[in-house]
Amino acid sequence: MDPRRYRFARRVVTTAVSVFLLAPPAAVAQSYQILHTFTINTGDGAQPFAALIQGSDGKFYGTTGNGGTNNVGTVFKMDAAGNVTILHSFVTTDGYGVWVLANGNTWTPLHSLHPTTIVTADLDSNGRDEIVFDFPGYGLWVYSDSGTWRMLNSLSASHMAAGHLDANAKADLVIDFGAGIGIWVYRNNAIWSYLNGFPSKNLLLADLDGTGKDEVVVDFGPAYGLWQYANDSAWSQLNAISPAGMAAGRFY
Ligand SMILES: [Ca+2]
Ligand SMILES: [Ca+2]
Repeated sequence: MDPRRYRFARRVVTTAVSVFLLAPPAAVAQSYQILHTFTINTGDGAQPFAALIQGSDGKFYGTTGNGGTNNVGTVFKMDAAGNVTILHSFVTTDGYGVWVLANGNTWTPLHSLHPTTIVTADLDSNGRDEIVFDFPGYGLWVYSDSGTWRMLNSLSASHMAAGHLDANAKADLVIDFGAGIGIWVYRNNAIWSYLNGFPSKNLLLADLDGTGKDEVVVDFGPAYGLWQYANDSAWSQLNAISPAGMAAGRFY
């Protein structure tokens, strides 16, 4: 056996035992104290879901998924009393942005912002897809096959899918804008229409019955289950259970 590996193993065991011995007896009552409540404003972070790391300076370091100057998250440090200092407010241009892998061999940068959702659809039915992006803070944008950008809507989507609701060759988008606004259809690259007021947990488009028109399959969550809007005409329940995830394809 490699002696270096042996020393490493022994150290791990020793550390594990130390942690065990230092753990308080189970019977001791535990109490908690709120050190800091994050508020979603420009001076603070929000949604600190990741675990904290204690630095060699004794301070605790962490990240938030939201809040900060640009409302796209922060890096912060916190002292033992719960005083939080924001070290960095993320900007949407942090990182690498959107890239296209063209024809399997060429990487090209497309945009420096970070979209939360991307779908492709041939909105103008010329045989080449458009790309629809949801850029948080900037709304929905279409990158056309001719290389131009246009804003589709100033709002962001909670869920979005593309397909063909009707017999028109131009693709349709189904977009859930969330509670209070509901699910909308952007039809044939031209017309917005309201589809449903209940917020979705997930949605997709698939031609379940082979009519050539996609069904809109919507997971409305545990209270309502899984529904379809079939052939651009009627709603019916597919299952009372809300699935953890879903996808469509041709298996049979
Ligand atoms: Ca196109
Ligand atoms: Ca159908």
